[in-house]
Amino acid sequence: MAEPYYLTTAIHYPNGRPHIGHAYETIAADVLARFQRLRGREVRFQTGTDEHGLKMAQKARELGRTPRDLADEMSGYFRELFDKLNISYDRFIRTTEQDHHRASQAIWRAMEANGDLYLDRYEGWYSVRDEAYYDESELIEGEGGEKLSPQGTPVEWTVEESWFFRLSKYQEPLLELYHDNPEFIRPETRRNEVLRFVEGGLRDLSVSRTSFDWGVKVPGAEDHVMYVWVDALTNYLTGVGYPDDGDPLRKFWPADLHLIGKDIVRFHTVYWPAFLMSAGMPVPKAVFAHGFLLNRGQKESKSLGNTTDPGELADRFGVDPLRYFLLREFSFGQDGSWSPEAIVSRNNAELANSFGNLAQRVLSFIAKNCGGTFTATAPVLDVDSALQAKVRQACADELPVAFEKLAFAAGLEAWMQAVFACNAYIDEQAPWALRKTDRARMERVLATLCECIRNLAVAVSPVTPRASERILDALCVPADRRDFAALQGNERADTVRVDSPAPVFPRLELPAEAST
Ligand code: ME8
Repeated sequence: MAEPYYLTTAIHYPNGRPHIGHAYETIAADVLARFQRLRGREVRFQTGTDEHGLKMAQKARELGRTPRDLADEMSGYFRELFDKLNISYDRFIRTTEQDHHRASQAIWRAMEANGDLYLDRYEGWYSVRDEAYYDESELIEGEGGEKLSPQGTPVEWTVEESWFFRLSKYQEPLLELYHDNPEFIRPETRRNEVLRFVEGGLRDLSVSRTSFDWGVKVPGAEDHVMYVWVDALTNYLTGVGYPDDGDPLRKFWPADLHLIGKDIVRFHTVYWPAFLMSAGMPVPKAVFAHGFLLNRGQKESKSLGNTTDPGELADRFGVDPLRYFLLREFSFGQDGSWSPEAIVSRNNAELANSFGNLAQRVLSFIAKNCGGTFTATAPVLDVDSALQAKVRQACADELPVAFEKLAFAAGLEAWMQAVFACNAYIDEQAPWALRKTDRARMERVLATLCECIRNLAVAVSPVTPRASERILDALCVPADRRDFAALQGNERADTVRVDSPAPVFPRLELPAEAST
């Protein structure tokens, strides 16, 4: 039986169109989902939109629309984008869906039954943009002397009747959780931040609002809606059928990984496990916080006029080159700065000139000079087995080990080194010269290369699924030889068959205006 693997992204606020940060996170999660499937795991992969809360209500009011209408339109753009980016989600959840309201009310009742919810008055500094209250001590000063949240967003002194969650009760259990599971929060810097925060003491958390009604109603107190983060975090349980104690919940909970950005670590590693402990549910196995993407070193914003539509980037550069760039260029967990020039140069150097060129040179040579098929009979030389061993080590060992740790750039670096080794081998062995002098040796060289290309295409397929599929189709690789299990061992395929190879990674050019 395949081992289950439940993976989620954050759910995105559909108060505007998706930006490159949304694409980055979801592509990384998709790579991981595809990777785990190729490792033989039974994967459930969820993404979606976080549609409640004051931020949505205010944006809709500003536009003279209902929040539902705004959510319907914007959520549609997220879904369209993820389909374009070839995101293999099993569920795209919307928090306005019926089963999500049911799950949120169920977790609320479970926390209440455990004595962890009580009614009180709340006063504090509230940031609508972050949907969070802050302590006076956490605030920073803006340029005009005004108070701002630690994220630099405006805060307002707010007083309201509110339900509270006894977060303070969970300080010790949380510290124990972090202590017993050092991998629960990654990377290490984020873990240290959370440890410091929780060690500093936890205050009870305001978890309902009466000032607006766009949210999940509090059961038994219908003039309150839940604080948006209570319902948002619960999406991870909704997706596996909670509160029904059936197959998906039993099989996939606790989640293996919540993949999120660095700005929402506290919600996922403090509030969420505390809610779950209170509701008597197991906590997720791991939370990984990736870094932020900057546009030529700057945060994208409407006022700077540097916002990017990730769908347009995909149209301009291709889906697979964009996916490859995002995982190859930046160390996952750290911030990164992107530019069109960097996408083009990464694509041209590594995908077009190195891997694409290798595959195209070898496959079209076989199509032209061997009628598309042959069986190699000449002996395997040491150079052949050395190359094959190097490629196999990169594809079946180094890349998977790195990807398991979410060290995508390091895994792709090992893969790239194997591509370089193949290109060096092809130059040295010069099969085009052997065509006239030693056809049997030429066939052995080509068979060795085809096996290497199969390994390389399979290993990179979580990142470049369409291109890999086209290469594997051209190599006539059967469906059951396209996963990591099929890269084990020392087998060789002596019989090679190639069918209509075509270049899969074109060289990209920068339009004149972008290169100046
Ligand atoms: O935070 N680079 O939604 P969101 C990389 N609804 N990642 C970025 C980014 C950037 N420039 N900007 C944002 C929310 N992100 C909540 C989550 S989960 C139960 C609720 C990441 O639309 C961000 O860190 O503001 C988050 O993981 C995701 O995009 C959605 O952000």
